[in-house]
Amino acid sequence: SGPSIAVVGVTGAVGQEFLSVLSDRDFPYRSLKLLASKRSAGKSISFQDRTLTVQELTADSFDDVDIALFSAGGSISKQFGPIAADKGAVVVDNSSAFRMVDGVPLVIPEVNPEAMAGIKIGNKKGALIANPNCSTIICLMAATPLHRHAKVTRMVVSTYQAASGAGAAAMHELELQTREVLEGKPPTCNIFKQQYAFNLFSHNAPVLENGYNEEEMKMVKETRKIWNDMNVKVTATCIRVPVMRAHAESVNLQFEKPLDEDTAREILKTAPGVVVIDDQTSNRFPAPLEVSNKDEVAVGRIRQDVSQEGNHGLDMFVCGDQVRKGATLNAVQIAELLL
Ligand code: 11C
Repeated sequence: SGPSIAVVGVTGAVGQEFLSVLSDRDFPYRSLKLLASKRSAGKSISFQDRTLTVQELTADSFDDVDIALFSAGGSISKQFGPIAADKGAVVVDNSSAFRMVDGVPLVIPEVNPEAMAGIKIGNKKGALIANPNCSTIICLMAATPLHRHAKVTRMVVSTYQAASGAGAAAMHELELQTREVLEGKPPTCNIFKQQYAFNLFSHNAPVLENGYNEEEMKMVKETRKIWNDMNVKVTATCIRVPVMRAHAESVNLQFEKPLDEDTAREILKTAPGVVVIDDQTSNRFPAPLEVSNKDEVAVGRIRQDVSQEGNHGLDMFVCGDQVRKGATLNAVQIAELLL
C-alpha cells in the first residue's frame, strides 16, 4: 500500500540518492517507477531486494503516478513537470525551474510546511512543489528557529560549497585533479575552467547584471519567499571549495529583537533537523566531513556579533550534506507530508 512513485533522473547522483533516502526512511509505496533519458532506458537498478528496470521518460510516464520526484535538470522539469501535474501527480521538483513561480510552494518541511497546505495525493488534482536550492535549505534550517524568536531583519551569508553541488562529474574532477596535482601533472579542467584541487573560486553560476551570481541571488530571493517576508535583507557571497559533498556557510544575522547567544544555542539545540556542535574550549565546530552522508544540519561558532549593539546580532557557522538535506532528503520529507 501507499502512493505510486516515480523518480525522474534516476541515473544521476541525486536520483541515486533519492533511492537511498526512500529506502532508509522506509517510505511506503505501492509502485516505484524509475525514469531517465532514452540513453539510460533498459538499465537495471537494484532497490531494496528487487531489481528494477529504468524506463524512458515520456509524456505517458505519469498516467498512474501519485508522487513524482524530479531531478533531471531544469529543462526536463519545465518540459515534463507540468505534464505530470496535469495527469494528477504531485511533482516535487529539485531544479530551479519553478521555485520563484507564484503559486508554486517552495518548501523546507521544518520551516514552512504550511506553504503546501491543500495539496493532496490521489485526488486527480496534481500540483508542483519546488525544493529550494541546497545553500538556502542548509542556511534556513539554522536561521529560521532564531528568526521565529527574534525576527531577522538582515542576513549576510558566505558559502563554502562542495563539488557535489555541481554534480557527479565535478566530484570526479576534484578527485582526479587532486591525484594529478600530487603527481606533478597538469590538472584536467573539464567541469570548471580553473584548477579546483588545492584552490577555491567564486561559484560557477553565471554572473548577473547586478554583479551577484545566480547562486547568490537564489539565496536572496528564496529566503524571502520561504519566510514570506519581502522585507528581509539578504546578501550572499558563494564560493566553491574543494570539498566533496557538504556545504559550509558563515551566517551573520541582525535581529529586530535582542537575542543573546546562550538563548540562541538553546533554541538551536531543540530545533528539528539541527545539531549543535559548539565546543569553544576544544575548538570543535561543524565541519563538512562530519555532516557528510548525514541528515542533520550542524551549527556552531554561535557568538554575539560584536559590531552590533544590544544583542541585536549573531554569527554562526553551518554545515549540511548537499546531496541529502540540500536535495533528496528535503524532497522526500515533502513527499512524507503528502502521505
Ligand atoms: C551548487 N546549489 O551547490 C548549487 C547546485 O539551483 O538546484 C544546485 C542548483 C540548484 O552548486
